[in-house]
Amino acid sequence: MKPARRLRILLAVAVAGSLACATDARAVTPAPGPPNLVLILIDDLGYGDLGCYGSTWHRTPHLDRLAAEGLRFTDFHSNGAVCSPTRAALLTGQYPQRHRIEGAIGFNRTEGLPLDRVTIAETLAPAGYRSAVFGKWHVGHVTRFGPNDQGFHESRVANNNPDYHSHVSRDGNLDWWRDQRLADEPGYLVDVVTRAAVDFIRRHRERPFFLYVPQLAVHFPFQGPRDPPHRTPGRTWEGDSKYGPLPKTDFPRAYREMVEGVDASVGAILAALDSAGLRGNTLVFVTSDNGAYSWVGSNAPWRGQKGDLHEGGHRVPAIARWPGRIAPGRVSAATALSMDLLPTFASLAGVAAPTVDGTDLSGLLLRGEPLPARTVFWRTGTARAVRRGPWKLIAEQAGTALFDLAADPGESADLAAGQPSVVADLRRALADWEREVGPPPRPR
Ligand SMILES: [Ca+2]
Repeated sequence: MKPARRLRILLAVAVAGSLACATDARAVTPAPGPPNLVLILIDDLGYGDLGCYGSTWHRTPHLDRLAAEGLRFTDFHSNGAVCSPTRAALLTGQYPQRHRIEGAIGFNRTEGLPLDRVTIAETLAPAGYRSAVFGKWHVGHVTRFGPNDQGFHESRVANNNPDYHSHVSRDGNLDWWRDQRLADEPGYLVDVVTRAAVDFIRRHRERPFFLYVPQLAVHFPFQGPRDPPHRTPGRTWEGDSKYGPLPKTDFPRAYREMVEGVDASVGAILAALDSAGLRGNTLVFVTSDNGAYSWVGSNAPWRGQKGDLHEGGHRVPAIARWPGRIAPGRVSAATALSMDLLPTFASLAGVAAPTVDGTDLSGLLLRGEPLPARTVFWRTGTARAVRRGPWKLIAEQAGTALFDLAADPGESADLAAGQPSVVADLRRALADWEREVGPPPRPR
């Protein structure tokens, strides 16, 4: 293409982009002061589970609209391939390995995110933020590692993934807690969470807030809103029954109802922001804590599933919307992770972040600035992964594999044998990182 023609096209694109921004900015007048921050974390939602990420099976109009009104990431990653490590990273901005949280925390009361770690809620407090969490906590039992002791002013949470109707956990105990005290309340848990979030928004029109909504869905047990309760208190519900009361042939239908239930919840939260007049001064960020089980959800087009270090285990949907500040309809291929949210939120709120491993995404979100190049890491059990640009190294007991995600997004061709210097560089980076964060916890 001739330079003059390319320049004309670039100018046309720039003008169109600025007009789109101007139109959006006129439609919404951001209120002064720091923005409200709404973080919706969907549990076990796969990359290919939403309409705006290619699903033709699930109907997700509210999340699709959120993406159309904001920025959608295509290379966003959970820090863990299962629940707890991602949540620890998201809350602290640090690799979960620094907190010794690398697997899903079980039903004991001894493991958890130490209370001396600085969370998003604690980071935002000096700017006058009120913080609440409604949903699934899962970084330690609330009686010992609870949200109210980590800076949240209000909480209604489960420790783990109880029955959506009876609220009985796999260990046979009721698992719904308000401000760290057992306090069951009736309802399908997706709706219980939504009601609490909407009520919180209505009560906080006048001051900035951080609303963390870690939805329990779409994690098992697979139960739609009209499916029966399953568990009763007093016995354990491990084994096959952990997936719920339905025959396996019903899982896709129930899973679809759960995805669509979470989408409706997002719609209700957006509507509550609109009716409270907070649309223009609120960043809404939606993501997932790990990939889907591919036998019920979709990680398409990536290889692998929840628990894996292949992309399907940790490349997840991520959408950011802030009308008037984030230009609508953008798609970003920048590599970003759960641990980036704390420094991003701190920057937007105008407060100092604690020491973090994450990167502030605010320049990318608000002005389209590129992120600095970086090397990032995952570790779960004996498996490790390193990512630098297009290169991805997976080191497991079975051996080491190298993939070029730009040429081979499906991680099908191991290039390790032909790229010894890349392998050596990434192995060295991994060894340095492991020296810094410490060795993996001993298996229990
Ligand atoms: Ca999860």
